[in-house]
Amino acid sequence: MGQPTRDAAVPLGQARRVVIFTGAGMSAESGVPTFRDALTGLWRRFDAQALATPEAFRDDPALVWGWYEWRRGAVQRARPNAGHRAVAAIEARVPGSVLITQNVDDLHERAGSAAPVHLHGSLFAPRCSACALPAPVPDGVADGRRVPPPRCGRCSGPVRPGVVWFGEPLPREAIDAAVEAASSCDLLLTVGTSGLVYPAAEIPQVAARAGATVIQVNPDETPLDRVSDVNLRGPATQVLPALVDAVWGNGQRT
Ligand code: BV8
Ligand code: ZN
Repeated sequence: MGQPTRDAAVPLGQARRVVIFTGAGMSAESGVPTFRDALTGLWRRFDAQALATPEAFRDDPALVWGWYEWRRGAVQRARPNAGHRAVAAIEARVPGSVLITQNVDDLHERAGSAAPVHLHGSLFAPRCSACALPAPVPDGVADGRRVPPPRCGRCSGPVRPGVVWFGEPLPREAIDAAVEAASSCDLLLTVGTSGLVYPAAEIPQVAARAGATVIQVNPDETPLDRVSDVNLRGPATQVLPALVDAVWGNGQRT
């Protein structure tokens, strides 16, 4: 076990209230492209940040709905990875832990995390763009083309993805729960996020300002390096299981 893992294992083993904060890098090794990855297929000439907006949906609902349906299909074909399972293992061993994710996939849930706080919504919670009535998740998945959005059963408005677009406020209860958890934790573990998107990127800084130990897991440097006490440079599927093993053993040891 390397020194950084030891430097992270000691505070994690002592922490009573742990926040785990994850970004798209958490799902990268499950084959789910991150926002940094260039878009492919029909959307290759678009920038994700331009498509993930209310304006893009208003201007071309079929293009945007088709993109989210294609992403939902990719997530349904993907499987949780060892990093997701290590996060669930930490939650199981630290009763006072809270998982906060920026991801809109359901891989944390499928790995056993009971109630992640989804700061940016979910691919599995579509709703009417006009009256906000929840809409059913379509069965079958799109194959990468334009798909006209379904119509609301109540007002026949176009159904939209249940995600937070750029320029939209985060769900009040999600951001309040995240700030509350980060303000009162002993340790925050940030995994697989570039720390570029606000206000989500504030969460590790809230924990650092409150005196918590901040541990970062990311193969690359990010703006969160400067608020992290320990930087574990590597992919989540290797670093997180090694960290769990360093603190609690991997179950093989008595
Ligand atoms: C709001 C859902 C106001 C949609 C997402 C100028 C300056 C500062 C801020 C702004 C600005 N101009 C505009 C803003 C605000 C804007 C913002 O922050 N823009 C940024 C780009 C500058 N924010 C907003 O608009 C937010 N809303 O501010 O509203 C408001 C208030 C009241 C009333 C009205 C309005 C809303 C932001 C939410 C956007 N929605 N997702 C969808 O998914 O389609 S954000 C989306 O991008 C993700 O959720 C994630 O949060 C973010 C970043 O995506 P990625 O880069 O892919 O992922 P990540 O950052 O996690 O990076 C991948 C990382 O993983 C990398 O570091 C990589 O090294 C690492 N990695 C790779 N492989 C691995 C790995 N790590 C571990 N293991 C590996 N194997
Ligand atoms: Zn409606």
